[in-house]
Amino acid sequence: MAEETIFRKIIDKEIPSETLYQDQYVTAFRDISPQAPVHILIIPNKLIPTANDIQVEDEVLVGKLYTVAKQLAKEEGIAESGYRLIMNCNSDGGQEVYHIHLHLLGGKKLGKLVS
Ligand code: DGP
Repeated sequence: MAEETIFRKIIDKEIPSETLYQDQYVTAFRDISPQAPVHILIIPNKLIPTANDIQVEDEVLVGKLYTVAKQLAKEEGIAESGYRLIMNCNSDGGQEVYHIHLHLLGGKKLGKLVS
């Protein structure tokens, strides 16, 4: 059984975050350590630890991460200038929190993807 992370406490509002969107499936909030002028995390309310754990029955839920992301990009005023959506997986991918999350990054010209 996968262990809950700090993101569960954010979903349940047990710890503060700047939540920008929440419904019964998805929560989005600003990253605590922004890597760009806009840095938002979009997560499923259901715990899925890594991209490796995404199941066929999660396809609609994972797709919703993207529709919420594009809506937030529009609200943040970066839809036309552009942005990046990233999901890190496991150690080499740089994943630190084991509850999948889509990073929405923008608000400046972003550098190369891999360093
Ligand atoms: P990743 O490396 O892909 O697992 O990204 C995890 C992100 O989560 C990282 O950019 C920092 C962010 N983060 C970690 N803990 C917290 C928290 O308590 N609050 C918020 N808002 N963001 C957090």
